Amino acid sequence: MTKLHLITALTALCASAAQAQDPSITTGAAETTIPTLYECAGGRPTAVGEITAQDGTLWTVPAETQFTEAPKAADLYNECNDVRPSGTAEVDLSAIPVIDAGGSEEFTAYLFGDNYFELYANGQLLAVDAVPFTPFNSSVVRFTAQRPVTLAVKMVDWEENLGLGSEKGRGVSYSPGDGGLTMLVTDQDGEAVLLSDETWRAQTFYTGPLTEAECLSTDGPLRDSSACEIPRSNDGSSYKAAHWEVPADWFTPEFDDSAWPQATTYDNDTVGVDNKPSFTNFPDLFDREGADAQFIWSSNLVLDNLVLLRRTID
Ligand SMILES: [Ca+2]
Ligand SMILES: [Ca+2]
Ligand SMILES: [Ca+2]
Ligand SMILES: [Ca+2]
Repeated sequence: MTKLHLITALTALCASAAQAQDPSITTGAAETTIPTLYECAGGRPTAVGEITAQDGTLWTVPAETQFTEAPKAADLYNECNDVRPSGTAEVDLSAIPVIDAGGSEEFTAYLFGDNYFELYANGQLLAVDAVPFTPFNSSVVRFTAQRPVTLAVKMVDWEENLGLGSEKGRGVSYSPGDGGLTMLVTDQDGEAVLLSDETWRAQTFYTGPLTEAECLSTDGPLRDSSACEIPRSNDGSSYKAAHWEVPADWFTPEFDDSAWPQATTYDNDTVGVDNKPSFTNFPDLFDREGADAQFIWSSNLVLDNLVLLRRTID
């Protein structure tokens, strides 16, 4: 290969690598494909849609999920199923089935997600959130696995205005909602072995609503929307959104997440959980003394709506 050929090849390689991080931009609302994914009295309408980007890519919003077919996580607290314990003492853990994810060490994961999670251990989908949008619920997943255990969580901040990352709220029709995940994993003795904190990796794959796409800074794996305004109005129909393709093997132990940013932590007040008994009834799990799981997300709690999170229990 000549020097010129080498430079040409390297330039093409760099361009494709950079392009791989370029967002795919959509404008306006998505078409509804599933009008009612889930229904619960008092919950927001829960739908799924599709939208084609300027580059021709077809995106599912708020995200592709396995809600319909996957096993649902057991309820810690779920109004939709009338499961409303006042505290952990009222939860019968022995009645919750243990999922075999290989190995014999037993773990219990407690999750409160805003709004929807899919939980993997060592590449196996264990369970999905029983309530995709609202009301806010919390879940418990018991499983066996062999260390190291790579946990991977798909988080979706669900939306009412499909493709526009927003919902009715704060007196307007297009109010961007926020996300967040608090998770504690204990061993068979109830001791904390892992909790949600800044040691996790977090990457966004859907960011919006945006008034313009130019505010996004996408340097390598960084997908930084901190310069973007957070629009709130009664007409968000022309807002834009940014999408990135989810790697097919993102949930496997082999996937290399070393380039993903570290998770950002948020406190309870920022996420706003003080009126949510599915969280506040369990301070010994979600705000445990000495093992206080934090809310984690990507760098933008409001605009990032599909966030993948990973962490390994050594
Ligand atoms: Ca939920
Ligand atoms: Ca959001
Ligand atoms: Ca939300
Ligand atoms: Ca906490």
